[in-house]
Order: sequence, then C-alpha cells, then structure tokens
Amino acid sequence: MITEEHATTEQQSPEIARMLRRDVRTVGLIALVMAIVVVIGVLTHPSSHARTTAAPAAPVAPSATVSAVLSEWHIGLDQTTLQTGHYTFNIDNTGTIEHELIAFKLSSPSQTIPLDKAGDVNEDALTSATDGENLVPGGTQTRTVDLTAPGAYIFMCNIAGHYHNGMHVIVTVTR
Ligand SMILES: [Cu+2]
Repeated sequence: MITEEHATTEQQSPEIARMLRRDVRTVGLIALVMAIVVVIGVLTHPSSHARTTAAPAAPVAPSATVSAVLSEWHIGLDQTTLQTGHYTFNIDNTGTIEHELIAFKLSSPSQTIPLDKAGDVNEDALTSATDGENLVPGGTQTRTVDLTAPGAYIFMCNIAGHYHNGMHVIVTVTR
C-alpha cells in the first residue's frame, strides 16, 4: 500500500510541474496582452491636457434658492443678479395685508412698464415669467422660477395700488 501511494505521488509530480509551467506561460501571455492594450489606449486617446481645453458649458445653478420677502411696500429679494438657471423662490409675506409675487421678462432693464388707467401694471402686455396665488399676511410659498433666459426681469406685486406704492424690483440674469 505504502509503495503504491509513493508511486502515485511520483507519477503526479511531473504532471503538476508541467501544469504549473503551463500556467506560468499563460499568466505571462495575459500580462503581455494587457500591456499592449494599455499602450494602444495611451496612443489612441487624446491626452488629459487636450481634453481640458474643451471647456464644458457654463454651469447652471440647479438648486439655488432666492428668498423673497413681501411687505408694504417692498419686494425684498436676497439676490437681484443671478446666473441663468431654475431657481427655488421661498416667498414670505411679512406684511399685514395680502401680497403676491409675479414676474415678467423685459426686453431691457429700462423697458417702459405698461400701466392701466388706475396705475396698475397691464400684465397682458408683458411676458409672464412666474405667477402664483396671493399670500395672506404671514403666508409662505415655494415656487420654481425658470430663469434660463438671460436678460432683465421685473418682479412685482400687482394687487391694486401695490406696484404704484413701490412693490417692484428688477432682476438681472446673466449667463
Ligand atoms: Cu402687494
């Protein structure tokens, strides 16, 4: 029995050695192929320097928020110069009467605002940028405003008499 086991081990050893040598050759071949792939990759791809020269589009502020405080007789925005993008407006009526926050896109910051006979803004003659429900005193509202088009916007409260009393502000949007 002992002799047989010994003989078997003797027979297997050269076979294992051959297998190991074959494995070593295989690993060597794989390493060579991988090295060639890496070299080809480096040669065919533009360098990282070339890629950085192609500047990406100007970043838009996707999660930017603007705080708007409405009161008699004022539209208080924490920012009046913005980069193009979508903005979350957190609107707060801190006044003692109802107010609203609406906005229109202007052709220029000095565009004449069309008024009706009572002195209120003729909204139909302007391009709306945002509109929403009136806010009761102490009321709050959150609204997304699309300011992806650069230019001048007028934010206002157009409840009768409020624009005339000073509830308007120009916002400049740049790329
Ligand atoms: Cu108002």
